[in-house]
Amino acid sequence: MRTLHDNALGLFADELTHLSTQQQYQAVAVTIKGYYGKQWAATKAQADAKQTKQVYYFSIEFMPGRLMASNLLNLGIKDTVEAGLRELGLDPAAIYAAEVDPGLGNGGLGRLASAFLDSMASVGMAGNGNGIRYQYGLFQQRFVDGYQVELPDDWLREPNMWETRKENRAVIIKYGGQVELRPRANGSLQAIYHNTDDVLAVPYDTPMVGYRTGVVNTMRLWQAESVPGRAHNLADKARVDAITQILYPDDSDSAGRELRLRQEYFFVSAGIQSIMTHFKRFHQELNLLPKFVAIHINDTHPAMAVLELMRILLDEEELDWDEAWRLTVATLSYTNHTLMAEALETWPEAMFAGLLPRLYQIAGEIDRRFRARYRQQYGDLLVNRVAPLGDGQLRMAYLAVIGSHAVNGVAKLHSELLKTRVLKDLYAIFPERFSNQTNGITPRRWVQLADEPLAQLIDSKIGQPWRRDPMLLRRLSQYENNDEFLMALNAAKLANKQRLAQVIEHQLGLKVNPQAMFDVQIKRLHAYKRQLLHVFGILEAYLALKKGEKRPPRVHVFGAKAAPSYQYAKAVIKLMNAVADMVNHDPAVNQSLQVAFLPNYGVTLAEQIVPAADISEQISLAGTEASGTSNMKLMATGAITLATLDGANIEIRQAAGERAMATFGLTSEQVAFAQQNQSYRAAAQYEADPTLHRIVDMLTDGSIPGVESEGRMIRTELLDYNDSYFVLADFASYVAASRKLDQLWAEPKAWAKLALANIAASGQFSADFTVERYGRDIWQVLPSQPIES
Ligand code: 26Y
Repeated sequence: MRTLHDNALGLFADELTHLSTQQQYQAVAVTIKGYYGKQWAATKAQADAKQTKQVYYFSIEFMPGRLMASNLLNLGIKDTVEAGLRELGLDPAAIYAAEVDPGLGNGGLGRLASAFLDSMASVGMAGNGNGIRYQYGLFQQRFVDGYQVELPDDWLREPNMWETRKENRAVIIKYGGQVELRPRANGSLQAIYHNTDDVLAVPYDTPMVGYRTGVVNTMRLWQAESVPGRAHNLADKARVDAITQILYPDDSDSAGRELRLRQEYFFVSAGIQSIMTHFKRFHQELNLLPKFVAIHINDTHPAMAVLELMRILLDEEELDWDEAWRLTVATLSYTNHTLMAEALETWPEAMFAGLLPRLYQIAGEIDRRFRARYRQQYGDLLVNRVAPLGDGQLRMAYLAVIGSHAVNGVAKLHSELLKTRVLKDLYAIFPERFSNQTNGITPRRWVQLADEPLAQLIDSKIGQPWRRDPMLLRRLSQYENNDEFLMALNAAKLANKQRLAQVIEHQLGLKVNPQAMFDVQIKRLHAYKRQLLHVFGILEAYLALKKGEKRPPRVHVFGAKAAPSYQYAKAVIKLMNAVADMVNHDPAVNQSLQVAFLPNYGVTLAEQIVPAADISEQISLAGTEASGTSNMKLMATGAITLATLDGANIEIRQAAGERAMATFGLTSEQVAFAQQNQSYRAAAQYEADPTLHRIVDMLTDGSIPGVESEGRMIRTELLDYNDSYFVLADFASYVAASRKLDQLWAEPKAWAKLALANIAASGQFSADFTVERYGRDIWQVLPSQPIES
């Protein structure tokens, strides 16, 4: 720990023990950088020397979570360093907690991107992240009087210890202006730009340390700055800074704003420019591009990569159209993350043409050629429906499919529904491009780091090899009838619940019973995810307890942020808090029923909640949730899933066994049928079921204090707008499935046996396997051997 002392002195001119915890954290971080610095350089040097194919994962969101403990774990020095810190009288947990959690994303898609970077490094793939260094991440959520209040997330207030500014790799991004096309001697056209608005993109690189591979990959995030030396007044500077100032806090609903368009072009153009510069250092022949480079488009936000790569190949590399197009399609691939048509991004042609005139010309030419090529065979109607330009819009999902050689969904059901619904017409034209790549999670963060009691129990039975190969968790099945093991599993869970109970008490001032069943729903607040159904379940239990029924004690734990402009979601948040208040303060029920809605859900809070869950609520309307990933994290730590047959829930059930999951609700076919035939009548459900009737009435009759207008809004959605997400239709079967879990809870060993079935089956959902499948099916890259350093 000599270097740690030196770093403390060097950074703060003081002894380690005199520093604040934040300063100690910084000194430890600098020390850790010393460990991986060499490996980071060696990874780059080896990739250049061997000319390994590079994957570039373009994503407008990344949610890496805190990195200190994870870097230590992956470097294989966590235990040693922690022991050293303790010897010095320092508390490792407190030091880890001094790190800010970069919330550079909204939810599932951003977290998936970060899991992929961790996994690529951990299987030895050359994978790079490309995104935006937002100055403010996703808002910090507070509750005031039960309402969501959003505060700015000033995450860079303390220095970010992991990033390295690479000023020498900055590139220029051009917006607006006019394009002049001048014929060249060889007949091709030269694009000359006039009056563009230029912005400097400066990269900040963060290491992505592989799990004991010696591989350290890079996440590159770009920051917008004024171009040095060009006269700028303050207003200009503010306009430039705005580009990377804030993360759009919307998920799923298309945010059609010009600033967002600027952001998308910003990181796409910067990324592609820097890829081309690197590629050309080693290759003169552009036709080798797809052999050495794969660029992945994470949802439609980076889809203009199709246009930008074409622009560079045509205008700067002077390739002819056909060659440029062939290389573009061969280099790019695209993942879709949504089934909701309204969530597919489109840009008004006029806005796009004004901001990106050259890209708009290229889009027009792609559109023209697409129509000419496929009109005969598929007919005008079909081609009109899916050409890049239509209804005065540039349709990014269609552009992404047309400009990529591979397109995938994120769970089996989702990928099927893409082919049969959302992207049906393009599937007809390009069937060979479509595949499924079921999502994954990193068990290192969610089990090894977040759930030490479980990880140690597993070690004690099957040794440590599962930490590298989670498929080995299957070996735990041999203990399914071993009482001692099952009780130990319950004890590990209890320890996690005690820890979460402390968090809840600290945050909410609520003492919860750690012996109760912890029933968890953690995800963005969205109508389709149906937190409302969960609330109705709580009200059902409340009414039953009020009537004197006995129920095993349950603590309902929520984490959920609503997009600031999403009024319905905010109404549900208010309702959740009001129900929590009512239930928690009612002595007639609060021995058996408690509700803890923790504010500011994010990666760090998830690390506290996930290991403490007994029940994992995955209750979206079937056919709406593309995959889900909290379902995977929660199963991996032994929660039993209460679920609809949606997204990856179906694959989880298949892996863990039907008995190990409580399923309910309409199937996606039944939902589609009811929607097509307009046969669903929410009001009829309300009239037919007295309990449901009572619960819906509680929204507006004053039974739940403080929700007058919110209750009315929700009731209107349910009864006047016919309950778009079939909450009333699924209510009875939801309650029945939940009651079955009550029965199971009465037999701790039977419960533990099903928890074990989930843990033992969770290995297949490691993102390590997911990225290996992408590598094989889409990117044509193989995981490599460990780096020699
Ligand atoms: C257009 C813009 C406003 C927008 C911004 C963020 C659109 C979508 C998003 C984020 C979407 C997202 O997080 N989707 C989730 O992706 C996860 C990873 O694949 C899935 O598990 C999850 O089902 C899906 O909702």
